[in-house]
Amino acid sequence: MRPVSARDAAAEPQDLQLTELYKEFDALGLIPLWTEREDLMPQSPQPAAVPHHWRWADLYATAVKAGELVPVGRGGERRAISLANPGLPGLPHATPTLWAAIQYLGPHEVAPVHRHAQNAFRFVLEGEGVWTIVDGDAVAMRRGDLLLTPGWAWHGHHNTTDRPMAWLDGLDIPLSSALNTEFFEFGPDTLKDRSTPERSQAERLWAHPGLRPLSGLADTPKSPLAAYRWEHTDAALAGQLELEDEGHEGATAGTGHAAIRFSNPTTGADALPTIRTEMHRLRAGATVPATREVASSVWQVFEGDGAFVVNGERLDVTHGDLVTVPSWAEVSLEATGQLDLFRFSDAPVMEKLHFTTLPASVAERTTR
Ligand code: 1HN
Repeated sequence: MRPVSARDAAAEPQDLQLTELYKEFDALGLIPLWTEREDLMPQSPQPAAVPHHWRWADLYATAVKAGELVPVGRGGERRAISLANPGLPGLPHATPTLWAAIQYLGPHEVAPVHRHAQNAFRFVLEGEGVWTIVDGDAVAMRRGDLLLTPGWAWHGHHNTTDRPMAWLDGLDIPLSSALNTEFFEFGPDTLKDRSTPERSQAERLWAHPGLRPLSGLADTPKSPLAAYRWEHTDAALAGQLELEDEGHEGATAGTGHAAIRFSNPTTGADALPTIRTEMHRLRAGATVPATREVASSVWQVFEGDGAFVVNGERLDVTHGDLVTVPSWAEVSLEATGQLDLFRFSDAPVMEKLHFTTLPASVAERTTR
């Protein structure tokens, strides 16, 4: 046996033959495992992405300036400003798999029609008056709504009002880039359909709890429901807390924390195949104890004030603020007043790939 490890030898290749061997590896496009092993296979995830807090006040102010200086139209397609994780320099990525941005559409502006393989959603923090036309279906965007644009659906947006509107866009662009699954196509240069129905065709077919149209009995991997309205989300969260008040603690386990997942009504699975979307409501003073998971997440405060504690760092958040939580970061929540939080993550990808189950020995080592 050699007295030094292979890695030590690799770090200081003292003899000439070894130096020559390393040059040869390099010239042949080879890298020996013993110099890389600890980076390739750390004991637990070591994400480059970091926990980060973006304040809505800053995002909105820069979006307003972009609205004054940058036109929206064919080519650039969208006035969307990405949240660039400081741990992933030079990339417009919130996490290694997720893209998040604030999009701003001025009075009567139009974002042209296109489609892409990447899945997308919009979550509306405030405002109304924009319609997004998804595969020919005009979908109103209003406060608290989640709107879906599944991969390869045509979509364009138009603002019918004299006021600007801004919202959160989430996409699986970084995942799609890593897997080289990107496809993109321009639609017509002008958005012909300027209709403004209260309810989309998708909602008229699908937004009736527990009721499935007989024309829609085949399951589809992408949700046919284009809009999840705040009225329903709010009622679902309120219902869980009301039950808790009445002593039925099943839904919340008596924690003062109600939560729902937006789901595909044909399968019950996540609304988008690659992105989990959820809404959480914490009662004033409620806390969510520290957890960690391999999925990476982006949170947005919909209403209220509180704090995220991520890897021991306290982030005080308010209306509209966004927080990234990388893989395996320990996160706990505290609500000051009632706190409503929107969250999206790559959890469906992790589950489909079976990357979520930890070996028991690791679970023990990391449980506190
Ligand atoms: C996109 O199509 C939208 O349709 C938003 O609103 C953000 C970011 C990158 C590529 C395409 C949208 C996007 C995007």
